[in-house]
Formats: sequence, structure tokens, C-alpha cells
Amino acid sequence: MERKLIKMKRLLKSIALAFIASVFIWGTAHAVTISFTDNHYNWPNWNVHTGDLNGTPDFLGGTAEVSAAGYLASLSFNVQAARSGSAYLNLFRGLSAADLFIDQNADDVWDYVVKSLYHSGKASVNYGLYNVIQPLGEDGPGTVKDANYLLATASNFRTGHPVGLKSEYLGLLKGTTELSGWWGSDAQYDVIYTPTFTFGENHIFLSDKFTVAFSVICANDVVYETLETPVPEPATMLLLSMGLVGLAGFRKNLRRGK
Ligand SMILES: [Ca+2]
Ligand SMILES: [Ca+2]
Ligand SMILES: [Ca+2]
Repeated sequence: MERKLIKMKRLLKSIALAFIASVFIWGTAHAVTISFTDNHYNWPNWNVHTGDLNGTPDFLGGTAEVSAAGYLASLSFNVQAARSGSAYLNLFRGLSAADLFIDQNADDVWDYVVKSLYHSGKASVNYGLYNVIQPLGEDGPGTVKDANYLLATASNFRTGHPVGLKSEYLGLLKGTTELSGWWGSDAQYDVIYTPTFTFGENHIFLSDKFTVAFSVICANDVVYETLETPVPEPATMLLLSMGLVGLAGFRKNLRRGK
């Protein structure tokens, strides 16, 4: 009787372990990471600067993580700290974030804005994620159509470039988004920092293409990239399932061999 109980316990334990393993593998196999580089100097039609950099920092690109169901899970940016010069390093240390813009179908109309403007320091902070209907802007700085944007204005900034959306043009609050990994006053030369937005249960569905834009408050370097959402691969899932079944069989054989 006692033996039976022990066997039963073992069986239950293996089932539980197998379940945890498959949930883990399932999730990992489904999520896809897309890498991107920094190819743009300005947003299209906002040609306010002729180079990628206006001092510090240097955005190098980043990664977008897309869930199995096609939702945006997280967005990371690779940010290179000043390479030399104590003045540049001090400027870098004091930099704060701009708003994050997301165009879920790459049709040049922003669909979401994360109000992260002025974020600085290392702590993870939750910010509002808002629905918006905001055209990218075709007429350039100063025109009525583009007056909805907050622009970088100081003379040593990328003057006239969007860094945020005025709050009166925000739509409904969709949820909160965490921004973590921002550098602080102890930032060092030549380190690549990776501030990351995580979207949690906010369901930002992505079309086959989507566009993201991000910068710092001075718009010294601007990220504006259109990414392609990977198509789910049934072949991968089939292989994974076959592998799991195979593993189960292997375990059985091991037991028999004992
Ligand atoms: Ca750059
Ligand atoms: Ca759109
Ligand atoms: Ca750039």
C-alpha cells in the first residue's frame, strides 16, 4: 500500500514537472525578438538636422519582443554613453527620456504614446500608455497640423524635432507601461545602456509592419524605425511537440531499463 502511494506521488511529481517545462518551452518558442539598428536622423518630413548625432547619446538600435499572439511585449533601446570628454559624460548623465511613439500598422498615424517624457534615473517607473490618433506630420515644424507635438527647443538641441505629444491630444488611457534600465548620475564612459519598456497586459496588437520612435528630451539622437513582425512558423511548433513526445518516450524506456 505504501509503495503504491510513493509511486503515485512520483507520477504526480513528473506530471507537474512536465507541465511546468512545456509551459516554459511553449512561451519561449512563441515569443520572437526583432533587432533593429538606428537608420534615421530625423522623423520623415522633420528634417531639422543633417547628422545622426548632435552631441550625446548615441542610439545604436534595439530589440522588440513580440508575443505568440502578435502583441508587443517589450521594447529595448541600446544607448551608447559618451565615449570621451567629461562635459559630454555629464550631459549624458543628466539626460531624460522623451515620449515613446508606436504606430502599430506603419501607416504614418501614431496609435499609442507612452508619456515617459522627463524620465531619468535608474528606478523602474510606470507610465501611462495612451491611445492616440496622431498623423506623423507632413508639413514640418511650425505648421498648424503639427502643432500637437512638443518640440525640442533649446538652441543646443535638435531644435524643432518632436519629443512628445501635448497632453490634450492624448486619447483614452490604455494602461500602464514600465520603463526600466535608465542610466543615472553614475553612468560611465562607453557603456551601452538598455532602457526597456515592458507592456505587460497592455495588448498592443502589431500588424505585419509597425513603427516605433523614441529619443531623449533634447532629441540629440532620434530613433525612428519600421519593423517587420515575424510570421509564426508552424514547423517550429511541430518540431517542439515531436521533441516533447520523444522525451516522454525516452523517460519511459529509462524506467523499463531499471
Ligand atoms: Ca545613432
Ligand atoms: Ca497607425
Ligand atoms: Ca538616429
